[in-house]
Amino acid sequence: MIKSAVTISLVKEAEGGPFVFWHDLAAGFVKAAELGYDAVEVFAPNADAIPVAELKALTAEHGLKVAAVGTGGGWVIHKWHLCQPDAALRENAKNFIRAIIDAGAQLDAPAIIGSMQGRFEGEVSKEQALDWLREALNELGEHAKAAGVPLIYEPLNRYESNLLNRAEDAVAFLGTLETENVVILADLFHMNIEETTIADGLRTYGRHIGHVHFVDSNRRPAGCGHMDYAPVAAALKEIGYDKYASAEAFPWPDSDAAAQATIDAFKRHLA
Ligand code: LER
Ligand code: MN
Repeated sequence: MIKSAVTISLVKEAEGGPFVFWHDLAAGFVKAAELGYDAVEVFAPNADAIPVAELKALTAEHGLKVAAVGTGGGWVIHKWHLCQPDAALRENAKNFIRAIIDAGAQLDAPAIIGSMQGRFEGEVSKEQALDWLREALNELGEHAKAAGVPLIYEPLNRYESNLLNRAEDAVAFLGTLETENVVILADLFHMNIEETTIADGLRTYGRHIGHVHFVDSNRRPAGCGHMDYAPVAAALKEIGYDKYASAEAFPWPDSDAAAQATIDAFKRHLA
């Protein structure tokens, strides 16, 4: 059975971004529980800002899980990523992600590498960037394995990364990794831009999918754009997907309405 989750961002610098709840974990948990979500996904500025004890208390109090933790703060705040030409900056990016993997693992929550993958540009060739990404995912994937969680890699659309935009390319790349602990985040917004059909992209990912960002074509909550969810739901069912569908959407028209719209769409299409 697919489980529902909703995002809570604690990152001031990410304001305006696609997260449903903002800046208040306790309030986000109350709303998520009220609406019947299974979990929350937490986006924090860094590992130290993931309050593990408080999150354990909140999950116990509300009967919710932490579905995943984001690592994009390293990019949004520090402009670090895994394919920068400067080795010291790549190392900063890896250390930043490693610490978030460790914090998340204490909550059984895998970390997501999205914007921290970076891009190739200037003196860095695509081949070089993919080599660095491979090296980082191998290392961080094994680190996550030792901590007891998978590592989630998120292909992004062409406007956010020029590395791996499509399912076909991402699956081929996964096949070149040594670690088997890296799973894919299928973000329906990115897939809507890049795939011929989202459903076929999901089938191409198949068993590799470990997390879904459940959102509409325009980054508004599911049901507030032009995405056709019937074939998406059918493909997820066909591949036996049983992990989280997490609302990574603009708080449109406001946080509460976005959370309500997403859980309604979740019940209609995925529950
Ligand atoms: C941003 O577009 C996004 O999808 C995030 O999950 C990546 O960090
Ligand atoms: Mn996403």
